[in-house]
Amino acid sequence: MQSRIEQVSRREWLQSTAAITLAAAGGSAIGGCGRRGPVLKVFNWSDYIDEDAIAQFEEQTGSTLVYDNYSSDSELETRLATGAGSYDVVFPSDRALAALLAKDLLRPLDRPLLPNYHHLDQKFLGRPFDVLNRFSVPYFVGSLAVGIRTDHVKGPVKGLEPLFEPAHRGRITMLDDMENVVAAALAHLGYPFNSVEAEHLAEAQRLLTEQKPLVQAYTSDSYRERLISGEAWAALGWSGDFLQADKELTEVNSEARIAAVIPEGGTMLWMDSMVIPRRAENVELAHAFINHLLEPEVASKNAQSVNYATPNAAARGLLPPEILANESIYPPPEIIDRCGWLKDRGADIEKIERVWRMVRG
Ligand code: SPD
Repeated sequence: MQSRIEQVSRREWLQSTAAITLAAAGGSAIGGCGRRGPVLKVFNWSDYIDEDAIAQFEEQTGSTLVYDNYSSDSELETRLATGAGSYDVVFPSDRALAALLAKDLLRPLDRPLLPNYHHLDQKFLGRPFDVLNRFSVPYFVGSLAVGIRTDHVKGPVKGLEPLFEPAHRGRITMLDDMENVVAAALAHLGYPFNSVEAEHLAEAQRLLTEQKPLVQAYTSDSYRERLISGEAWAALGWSGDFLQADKELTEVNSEARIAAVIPEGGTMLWMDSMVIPRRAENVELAHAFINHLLEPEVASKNAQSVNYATPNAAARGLLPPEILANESIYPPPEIIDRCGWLKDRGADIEKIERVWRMVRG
């Protein structure tokens, strides 16, 4: 039997939620100069949402979104731990989510306020970092990939090799992300990417130290623009970002392309989730925003805009066949079988930190 909240239309529900929030705010418009209605503060990875989804939400709820970006899990963790920003909705990755929960920085979700939750595919629920999904709602799934400018990087690319190619000196960018970079080096050497074996890590350190003179920048966001401009030819980054960059590049240059290569030997998968920080000020509206992003039409458009895999089964059913057939977004089962998730290395994380310190200097 449906609960009352499931029987009301989404629009009615959003409007009532906004009205509740506005009333709670004293019935007056809050926020900065020129803003109207309740304010929702959202902190998300850069280039990670369809702007129409924001505009639609503001229009439907009469609210104003204050939307900030970050480019790494550690930036998000620091911001929430220090209390700077008091955000209402943030999007940690699996590893960061575990750390935020351990520090009690997140608020349990009120599931009845998320009537669209049932659209999620069961296989993305109950992940080890939040087994009952008491705190988190899956947003997107992606992989660590290599982005290449096909006009500069020649030959078939099967894995991470363009990132270690001396001929690409000064044209390579690596993520500014300790865990993923060390894991990528381990994988390139043929070791398990969660390994904390001293010998494996020593080799990974050697590889990354030798690579350093080839690296133009360690960056977790500007690699998109660097590839588009041609300043960089090969980058370690997040799969969908390369597809977005390719789309932008083809709009200005009909010859050049950027390909997102998912290493054939397997790569790290990750999942980013929507959560509400403990210190959120607008909890009702935060639920309304998460629920909006779970709406199949909205989630499907969002997935087409950012080029990551949606964990929303109903939204997936609305995707065009060419998106579903894109193996950089939905890798085939034989590649997925060789992929895995970064594990919590517990106290052994210090070993990874040491490698990173030695490499970055
Ligand atoms: N530009 C959006 C990228 C989102 C990447 N999330 C990756 C998390 C891996 N720890």
